[in-house]
Amino acid sequence: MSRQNLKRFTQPVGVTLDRFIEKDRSRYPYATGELSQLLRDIALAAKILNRDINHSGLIGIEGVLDSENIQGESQKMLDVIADIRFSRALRIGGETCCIVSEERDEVIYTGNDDAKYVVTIDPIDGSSNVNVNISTGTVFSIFRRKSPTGTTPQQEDILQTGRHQIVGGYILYGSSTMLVYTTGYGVNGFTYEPSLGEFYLSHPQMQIPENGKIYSVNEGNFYDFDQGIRDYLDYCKQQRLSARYVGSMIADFHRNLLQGGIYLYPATQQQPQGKLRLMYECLPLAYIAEQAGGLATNGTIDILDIQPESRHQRSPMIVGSKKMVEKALEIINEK
Ligand code: P6P
Repeated sequence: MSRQNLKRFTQPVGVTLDRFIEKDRSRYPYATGELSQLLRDIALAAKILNRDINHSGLIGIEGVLDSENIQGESQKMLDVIADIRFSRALRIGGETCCIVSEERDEVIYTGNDDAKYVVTIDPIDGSSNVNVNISTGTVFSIFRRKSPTGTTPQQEDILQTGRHQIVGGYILYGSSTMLVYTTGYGVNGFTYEPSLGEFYLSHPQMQIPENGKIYSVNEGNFYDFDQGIRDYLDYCKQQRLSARYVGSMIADFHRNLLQGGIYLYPATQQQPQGKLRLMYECLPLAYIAEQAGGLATNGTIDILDIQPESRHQRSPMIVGSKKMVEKALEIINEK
């Protein structure tokens, strides 16, 4: 074989997450590597959870426990496993002073009081989808603490608006496993290569199309929505848009990010603040959406401008392509 023919065996594999993080670090003149390490901690936990999810049916972790989470829902084994995986990785990594997890009523104090960062996280959103082999995801935000390092983290460190996020990100456990995040300089997607145990840059500088033909909402709640939302959904049908609703927010969001579209989880009569959690579901996706050229609103103001009042508070959310969200707001608020 000639040297020339070797080319197909020596193609570069791509930019690893580690190398990308290090290159990205140069944007932060005073960065001393803690944020880079924190992102690595999250990526490590994601690799381990990905392994658990990929053969969950074989290792018997698809059941429910006799405990309940803060929403009063029975906790699924995978919810608790994911929570343990991420909180342990963040605690041992040493860069997180406290964690707000959907699976824990109380704040998790890691004991790393010298650490600069706070993490809010939904360790696995829609875990019941795993039992039926549907994509699911982890969603997280990273904030810089406001109280002095070396002290016990305070409420002010946690209840920050989305505009104060340092990082917004998610891991999608789908047909491939991807890590997508922003640090405020665009949105980048990394695809996991299990044979090498590495995330590789596969979707640099992601931009959401400013318009789209897909709307994602649980139409089963139609008669529980406010009239404005119903009017917008009627508009979507009149426009012959495609209804795509996986029942897994990260899957719907990710498809809309790539193809254009809008995802709505509005308030209903039963849930006047909607179902989604502001601090660790709405904020990360809103940050990514805005960084990718899209919009995210609660129907009145930008998600990123909401001042949180409690760490598990819910918020209605409409997120996606700029022109689609603008049209939704026009119709919803014309009444
Ligand atoms: P519903 C999963 O529980 C989740 O938080 C999102 O991932 C998903 O879009 C939504 O709730 C589904 O909720 O009420 O439509 O079944």
